[in-house]
Amino acid sequence: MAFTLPALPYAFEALEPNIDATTMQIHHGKHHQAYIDNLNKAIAGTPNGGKSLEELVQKAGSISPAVRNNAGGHWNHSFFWEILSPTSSGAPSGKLADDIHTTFGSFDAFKEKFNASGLTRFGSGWAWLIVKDGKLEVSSTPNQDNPLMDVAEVKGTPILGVDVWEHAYYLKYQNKRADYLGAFWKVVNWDKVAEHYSKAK
Ligand code: MN3
Repeated sequence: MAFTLPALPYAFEALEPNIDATTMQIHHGKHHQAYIDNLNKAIAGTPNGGKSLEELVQKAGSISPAVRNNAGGHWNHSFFWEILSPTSSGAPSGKLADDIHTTFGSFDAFKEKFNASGLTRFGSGWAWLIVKDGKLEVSSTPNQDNPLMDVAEVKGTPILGVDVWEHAYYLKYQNKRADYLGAFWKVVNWDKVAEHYSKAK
């Protein structure tokens, strides 16, 4: 069974002005689709053809560079669309908010650490909030790697992530990755992040 592109849970323009419609269209319809097409090509007719996306991601490092890049790309983007929302509450609440406060000192201190993780990722990659051994931690990965992968430097279960590839922000923000990260916080779906958190715990 070939992998297919999941529909966005909102309209392309829904995240304006924080993330523009053209970027969303190209990012979802071209970039994400390309990871899926290349993943399908890489596994067609091989023993990996019947495996789940999660299984491919977890073993990515031992399968092939094509599967690592494209299963990672498919997983990461599917995850990313879901943790964005046009009706963000702006901040976490409940247990997640409490644990962010306990772990990082404050919500602002957490955001600063997460932004730094995205800003210092040289070239292309992702910044993550993960659950590792039951605890919250900020990390980042290069390219389309993610913390579920066997090759990840810091392994854990992602509950929030941001794409810091230039294709995620260049049309609107050009080289200003920090401005894009600032806007990202206005469109985080904290209900979805809390759902990931309770499952990961
Ligand atoms: Mn991307």
